[in-house]
Amino acid sequence: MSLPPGQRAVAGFPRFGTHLHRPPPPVPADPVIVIGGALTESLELPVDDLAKLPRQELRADFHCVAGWSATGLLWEGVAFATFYRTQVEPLLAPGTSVSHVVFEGLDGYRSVVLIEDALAHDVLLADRLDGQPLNSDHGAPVRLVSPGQYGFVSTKHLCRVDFHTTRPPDPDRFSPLAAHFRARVWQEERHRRLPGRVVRPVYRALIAPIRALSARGGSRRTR
Ligand SMILES: Nc1nc2c(c(=O)[nH]1)N[C@H]1C(S)=C(S)[C@@H](COP(=O)(O)O)O[C@H]1N2
Ligand SMILES: [Mo]
Repeated sequence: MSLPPGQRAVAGFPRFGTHLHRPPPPVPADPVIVIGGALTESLELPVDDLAKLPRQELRADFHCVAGWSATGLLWEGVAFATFYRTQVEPLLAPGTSVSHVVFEGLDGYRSVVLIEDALAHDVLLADRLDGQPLNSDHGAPVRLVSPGQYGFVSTKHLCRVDFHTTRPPDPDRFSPLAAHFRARVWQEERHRRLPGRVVRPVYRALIAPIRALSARGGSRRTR
C-alpha cells in the first residue's frame, strides 16, 4: 500500500506527541468520558460501558504530521459514529446542528474535529491495539483514531468529548505551526496557511528530537 504524500514508513509505532518528556497520565480506577457541550444534559459515560457498544476492528496506517507513518496497525473499539448515534444524538435538542467536536485527553491535550470528519466510517474510539488493551504510551484507556487525518487529531487518553454548534475558540490562531483545520492526509493538509509540501522539511526536522523526548517520558512498554 502506498503512503500519503510526503510520508515515510517507520519501524514499529513510536510514542509521539506534545506531551513530550512527561510520562503518560495515570488511568483512573473507574475511567469515564464526560460528554458535554450543546446537549440538553451532560453525561458521564463509563469507559466500561462504551466498550459494550457494537464493536469494530480497523486495520490502518497512522500518519503523523511530522512525516512518519506507522503501518498496518490493528485497532479495536467502537466506531465514533455508533457512539454518536446511540449516546449523543438522543441528548440533542430538536433543531440542534452539531458542527465541531472537541476531544480532550487526561494530559490536557485537545483536538477539534469537524463533525463530518468525525463521522467518517474509519473513525474509532479505540481501546485495543494489535490484540492488546491499549497501553499508556498509545493512549490508555481509550483514544480517538482517525486514520484519514494527521495523528494530532487522534487524541489519546480520552476523558471528555464536547459537541459544538459553531467553531470553538482557536488556541493556535497566532502559532507559526498552526495546524490545518481538517488535516486530511491524502490532501496533505499539514499547515493552515502554507502548502503541505513547503512545510515538510521543517516538520521532518522535528521528528528526531520529539521522538527522543517522547521515548524518555514513555512507560517503557513501547512496542
Ligand atoms: N492526549 C494526547 N493525545 C495525543 C497527543 C498528545 O500529546 N496527547 N499527541 C498527538 C500526536 S501529535 C500524535 S502524532 C499522536 C501520536 O500517537 P502515539 O503516541 O500513539 O504514537 O497522538 C496524538 N494524540
Ligand atoms: Mo503528530
